[in-house]
Amino acid sequence: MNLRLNALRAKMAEMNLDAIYVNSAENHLYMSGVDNPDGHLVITKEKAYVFADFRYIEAARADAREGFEVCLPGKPTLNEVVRDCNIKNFGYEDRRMTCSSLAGLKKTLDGMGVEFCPIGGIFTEIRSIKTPDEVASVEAAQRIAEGAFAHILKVINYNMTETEVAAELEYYMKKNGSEKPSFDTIAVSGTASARPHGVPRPVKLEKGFLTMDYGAVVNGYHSDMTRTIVIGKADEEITRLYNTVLAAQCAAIDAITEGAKNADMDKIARDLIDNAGYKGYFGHSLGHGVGLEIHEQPGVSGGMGDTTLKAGQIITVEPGIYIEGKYGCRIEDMVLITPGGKRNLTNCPKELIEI
Ligand SMILES: [Mn+2]
Repeated sequence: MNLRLNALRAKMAEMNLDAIYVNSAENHLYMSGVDNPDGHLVITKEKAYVFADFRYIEAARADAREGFEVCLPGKPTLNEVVRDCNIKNFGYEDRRMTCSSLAGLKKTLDGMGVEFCPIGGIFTEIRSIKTPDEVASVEAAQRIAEGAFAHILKVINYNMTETEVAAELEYYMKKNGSEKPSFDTIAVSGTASARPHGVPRPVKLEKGFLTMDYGAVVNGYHSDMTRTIVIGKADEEITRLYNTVLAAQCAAIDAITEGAKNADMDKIARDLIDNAGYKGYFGHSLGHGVGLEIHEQPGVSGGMGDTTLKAGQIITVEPGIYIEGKYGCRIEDMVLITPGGKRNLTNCPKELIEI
């Protein structure tokens, strides 16, 4: 039995869909087990097809999950599948499909009486709840990222550039089993640390904060962590700012539990930062889900209404304070929501480190 197919077909029934056309790499991998950015799936009420061209067909045959039939494109043709499976309502990934791909699909099936329906957040909803093997992959990626942090603390010196710090982190992760970086590694120092998603520069590390935000990928699953250290000695203001971010992060993590409101988690961290005199300097949300993509459902922000945390979700907790022209600091852990509680998946020191 393929539980993912069952879950998807239950959603398809709710939306009255006869089939779904899957083109995004993440949903393709999630459903079929096949990592093929150029392939597509057709999942009907009864059948499920993996279409892979010559470059990927051998891997597809090896990796396809139970319930999937692996085919070369055209064998059968999409028209044959639509006719044989009597597909009248075809769902497509409106959030992940280009306009031209959709136009091409409509052209291919022109005259067959097929209606095309956007599926919206079907996959993101299913994927937000992780199975134990998915959690294990995220944790494996996180262990590699933690190794990279220990490594950078050993090799970092005043002559290194931000680019070199990023390269060192990524090289360590790749050498230790990461498929690729989770996203473009952030390593920003001095005034550039005030940019939450700053790009590493080919300049020597500047005094003050050095923020490193990065992650590894294992089995397609991403990790995400941020650590901010101090280049040189931390003065009183830097220490106070750092400890405020840390206190906000710890307070939010303490409050996280199954059934807690996402928006409340954001508020706990934000109030603490505001009340310490940094109102307006925490300009992004508290966190986000992590999985096959670096940013997934659920969001952890003030705009989440009455949405509550569910067991099986993995979220980041990453408050920060950023003062343009001066510096910024962020601390980020990943937390798994468990039945009645939570487990911090990040195992990495958070006390202020001076280099
Ligand atoms: Mn993050």
